[in-house]
Amino acid sequence: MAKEPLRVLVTGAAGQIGYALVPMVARGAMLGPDQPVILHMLDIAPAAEALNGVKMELVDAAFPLLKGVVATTDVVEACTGVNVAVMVGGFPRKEGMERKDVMSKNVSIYKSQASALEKHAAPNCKVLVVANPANTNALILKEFAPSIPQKNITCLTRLDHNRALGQVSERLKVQVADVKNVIIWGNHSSTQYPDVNHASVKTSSGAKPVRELVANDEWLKGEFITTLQQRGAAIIKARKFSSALSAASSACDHIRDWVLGTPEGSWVSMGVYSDGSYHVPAGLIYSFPVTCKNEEWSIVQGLSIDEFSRKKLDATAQELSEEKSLAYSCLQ
Ligand code: NAX
Repeated sequence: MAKEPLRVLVTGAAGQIGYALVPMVARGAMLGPDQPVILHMLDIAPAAEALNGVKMELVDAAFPLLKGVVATTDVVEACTGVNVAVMVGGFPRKEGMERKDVMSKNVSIYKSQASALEKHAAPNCKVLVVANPANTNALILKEFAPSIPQKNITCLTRLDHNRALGQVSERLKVQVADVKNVIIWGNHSSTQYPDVNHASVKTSSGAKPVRELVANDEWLKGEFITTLQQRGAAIIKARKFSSALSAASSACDHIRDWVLGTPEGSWVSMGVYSDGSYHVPAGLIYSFPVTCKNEEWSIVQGLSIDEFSRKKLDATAQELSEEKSLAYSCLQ
């Protein structure tokens, strides 16, 4: 029997990532090739005409899995009955703006969208925040949607995770699908810590540690990390726009693995509510290695953390604590 359609909200749907993301959702890249979907697209009034254009294109593309499209500037209509919410809309940092001003705008957006989701989304709605500052926007959303289980509110660091897989595969000239178990720790920002200490590559003679195959700690502790931390800026420099297709594709990966599960023996990186694992302060949305089963993520436990890594995990936690304080100061 055909499955009932699931409702997927994409906020900021008239923007760049939105434009790349909605056709992927409509093709089944997020929830699977046999899962019909109804897309809910939200944007703000100045983007209403562009949003309507995206809706027209979705109709024109005649996606068999797409059972309906709601395109609206009304947050209540957008949130009503949604099973998955991908929060891409936000206030971008403009030249000359103070961090606090950008934070303040996003805090007020995420506070009001949290209330709308809490009141109108389907029970057990899964939330993925993409818009920056992604971890802290997700934290604000969690605070103002107390009846949504905290395990249902996450942020995107899968793009950074996928970028790390890509860099290892380029360096070793191996297939990206054969690389697994990199980790992104912490904030989706330039303090994130991409860690390959537990990563491996599938070879004809079994799995081999990435560290052993690369055999160049200087590169792994230096250029590899900075390349990933600065990758977003490098894309902006090259394209004059920020990452869009890779962000959209990674958002699909994030939800797909969360809902359908991670393969046995593999983990992925997700920004999730910290429970104090790995001595990361509880109460931050922090990127950890997770496995997913039965639509729930669990932080991978028991990985060894060397001294170099410890410092990096702490530095990105420190930045997140500061962001949290700044966000709370905007609420007063
Ligand atoms: P765009 O500026 O192209 O699109 C943003 C859209 O959001 C616009 O259409 C805007 O009208 C809409 N919007 C603004 N306020 C809104 C509100 N209150 N409700 C609904 N919609 C609203 O940006 P784009 O390149 O699509 O990037 C979107 C966000 O993703 C940015 O915050 C960006 O920094 C962030 N990113 C996060 C990444 C991650 O890995 N977590 C990577 C890519 C990207 O940088």
